[in-house]
Amino acid sequence: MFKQAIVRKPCKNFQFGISTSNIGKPDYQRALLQHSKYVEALIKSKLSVIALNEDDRFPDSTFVEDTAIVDKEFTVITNLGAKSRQGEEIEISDKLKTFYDNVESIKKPGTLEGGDVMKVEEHYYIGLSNRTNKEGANQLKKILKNYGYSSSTVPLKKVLHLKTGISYLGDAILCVSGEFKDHSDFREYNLIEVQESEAYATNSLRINEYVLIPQGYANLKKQILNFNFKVLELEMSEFEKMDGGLSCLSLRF
Ligand code: CIR
Repeated sequence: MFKQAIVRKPCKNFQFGISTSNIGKPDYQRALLQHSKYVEALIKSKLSVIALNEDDRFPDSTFVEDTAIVDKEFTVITNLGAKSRQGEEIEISDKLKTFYDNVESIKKPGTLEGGDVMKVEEHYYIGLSNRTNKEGANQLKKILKNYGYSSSTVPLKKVLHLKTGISYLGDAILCVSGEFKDHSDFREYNLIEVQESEAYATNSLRINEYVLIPQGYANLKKQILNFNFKVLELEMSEFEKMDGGLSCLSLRF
């Protein structure tokens, strides 16, 4: 059961963040509205939400998931792989210190972003990406081992982050698209295969009794409903333009 979430409103410079999507410039007002609906969904999922002030120095700072790994007994502050994002973690770290006694961190030359880290029950999968290097992954593996968790690395081929292409819904169910549809590491799970035209929705998000999914992905919605999950649909168009999905917008613990 998750109890808390940390979010950060998109800042005025949101449109200047990193993007490879080629689907246009985000509308700031619409992004703010979508963000506030996202916060409402977190509250409906029984989370108490801490909203940090927007930070104009960091266009991508609304994607707080990348700045930390949060578990029950510890948190790990990351060293972001994207240069323009380095420093986003400082304020998050200050906030997390008020919740955690055990605050670890990834250190140079290691880089790691939270979007590359997926926990499945007691095991962590760590994507090796353009943002997360081997050194960063090894540092995280050591930390996880100290807290009793196993972990393994997953080299990524195309996706930005591991959780762009795979997400864990609980109950041994994974949503998978693209390179993860037929991946030896994940064959033993129940797989919900997301069709290519709906790949963005792979980053759906289980929070307590709900699964949050982006609006407009009818096929995936049907498949998730077939597993008897309660679904909350959210408009995510402005975040999609900046390569961000549902999980990226919060830290949940
Ligand atoms: C970036 O490229 O860093 C942001 N524009 C998007 C980050 C998305 N975060 C995530 O997948 N965890």
